[in-house]
Order: sequence, then C-alpha cells, then structure tokens
Amino acid sequence: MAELIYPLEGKRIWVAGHRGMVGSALVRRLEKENPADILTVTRAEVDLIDQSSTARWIGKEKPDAVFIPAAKVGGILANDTHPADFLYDNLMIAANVIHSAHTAGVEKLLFLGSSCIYPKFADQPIVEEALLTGALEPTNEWYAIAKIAGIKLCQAYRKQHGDDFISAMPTNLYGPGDNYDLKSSHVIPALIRKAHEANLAGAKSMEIWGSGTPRREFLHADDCADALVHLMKVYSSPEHVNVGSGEDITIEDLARLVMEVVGFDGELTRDTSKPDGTPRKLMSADRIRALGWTPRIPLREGLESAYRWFLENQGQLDARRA
Ligand code: GFB
Repeated sequence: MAELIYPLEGKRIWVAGHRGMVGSALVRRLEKENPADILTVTRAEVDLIDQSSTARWIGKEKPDAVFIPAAKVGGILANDTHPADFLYDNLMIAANVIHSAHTAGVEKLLFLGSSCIYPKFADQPIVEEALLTGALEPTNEWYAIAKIAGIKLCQAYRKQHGDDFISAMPTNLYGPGDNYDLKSSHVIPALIRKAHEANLAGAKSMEIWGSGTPRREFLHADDCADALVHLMKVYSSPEHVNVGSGEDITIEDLARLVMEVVGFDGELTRDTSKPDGTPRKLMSADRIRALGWTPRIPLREGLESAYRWFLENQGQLDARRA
C-alpha cells in the first residue's frame, strides 16, 4: 500500500467540470474525504476555454487542490467529425486551468487524459512508456494531441517550477450521467439505448457500428473517481498513470452482454461504413495496482446500474434530444 502523501481532509478542492460524468462521480467520492470545501463553477459562470475568466476565478477562489476532468468528450464519430472542436477546446482547457493553477499557487493538481494518447498499434497491454512511440489512431488524434499536451504541461510546470501536478489516463468510461445521444456518445450508452429501443419497437435486430471485432477496456465512472482520489493522495511523479480495469472485451461480446442486461433477444447487424477505430487498447494496470488501487465494479454489474440510470433519467434525456 502506498504512503499517504497528500491527505484531502480540510482542503479546498476544485473539481473543474463537475457536471460531467467523471466530474460528478468525483464530487460524490470527494465528499467522503472530509474536505473543507468542494468548489464548483458552471460553464455559464466561467468558460474554461476563456483564459482571463479562468485565471480570475481560480485567483479569487484559491483552491488547494484541483482535479481536471473538464473536457470536450465524445465517441468515435464525434471525434472523427469535429476535429477542430476536440483539439481547440481541450488544448485551451488544459492550458488555461494548468497555467492558472500554477499562478494561483495550487498545491496539487490532477489532469485527466485518455487511453487514446497511445499509438494505434501499441503493444498490449499498453504500458505508460508507450506514449509517443508511434502514430496515433486517426479518428481521435485531435483529442489525443490535446491530452498529450496536458500531460506535458503538468510535466513542464513540475520541471520548471516544482509544481506537484500529476496526470491520469483512464480507459473508456461509462456510468451515471453518460451521454446517450447516438451521434456523439461512446459505445456503451449507444448500445444500451439501441437495445432498449429495439425492445420497445419489437424489432428483430439491432445494429452495431464497424466490424464488432475491436476490443475495448471499460471502467465505471465511480471506480475511476475512486482511482483519481487515490492518486491525488498517494502519487507525486512526472509520469502519467493508467487507470483501467485490466480486462477487455470485443465490441460484439459487449453488445451481446448489453442485450442480456436490457433483455433484448434479437440479432446483431453491422454498419461497416462506420469506423472501427483502434483494434485494441488494453492498458497495463501494473503501475496503479502497485500504488494500492484496484477497481470494484465488474462490467456486468456496472452495465446493470447504467441501464437503471438510463431508465430513471430517460424522460430528461428525451427532452434534451427533442
Ligand atoms: O466508444 P467509442 O465511440 O470510442 O467506440 P473509441 C468504441 C468501438 O465501438 C468502436 C464501436 O469500434 C465503434 O465502432 N461501436 C459499435 C460503436 N457500435 C457503436 C455505436 O453505436 N456507437 C459508438 N460510439 N461506437 C473514443 C475516442 O474512441 O474513446 C475518444 O474517440 C476517447 O477520443 C474515448 O478516447 C475513450 O474507443 O473508439
């Protein structure tokens, strides 16, 4: 078990992006740490893409610690079709928050990236050292470049100024508060919605994108939040840390599992005009395991709770879609 080097008790902690799936999971998880305050601010009040309002806000609030789950996120199609948004928004958020945190004298900061920072054909499971050893997956290289810049910002501020800024790279995440819009979502919410709607319509089949053969690793947002809090407390080094479940599954098997959870007993069809993306991205969990953290929520259980969340919040999701 790693040594506790930064207790969160009594700290003023800012969760940048608290309305997102990871941000809201972090707020829930941080409440257990007895912080003095969990600071949050909405995009309408402070747009993190805007340098001066970000700097002004953090200078006024003076958090001790900062988590940055804030990001423009989306699934394979959203990434592929909105490269400028994914690159610009994520570069600006990383640069503005990290620089302003330095200027405001923040003690500790955790930047959140993504497993898509690694080369498309990296050896599996992907170790942290694989970063920048090969070409990126084209569907999400824009997002990946912005996230790599975030890692490098943390390292640069540590090297030049001695700031205790760290970064974590989570795998594909899912959970409460996920995006269920089929055009911009990740695969899990898409499959839940498709299976649910196929069921309601009495359909004979449901469609998946691509070949169904890519493999992906999934982690529940609550497990991710738990890992991030753990890293904040025990980790202080320039190298980023993978945050994953250590297991992967083909998209076809995932679709069949979602169908079971939702109770849809039909055929699977494939839309091969849609991209597969990277063939496999299973990350090595060795570094985070050595730091004393393991995930708690098995995939099937996580999918069941995600489906319950979808059913409870469907009215709201439909209203947002209309
Ligand atoms: O989750 P996903 O959009 O993201 O897609 P990536 C994962 C795989 O599921 C791809 C397939 O092979 C998709 O083609 N898939 C099958 C589907 N059916 C569907 C569907 O209905 N919707 C979606 N969305 N996918 C993203 C990156 O890549 O992962 C981001 O673009 C980020 O940058 C994120 O890193 C974690 O795993 O391919």
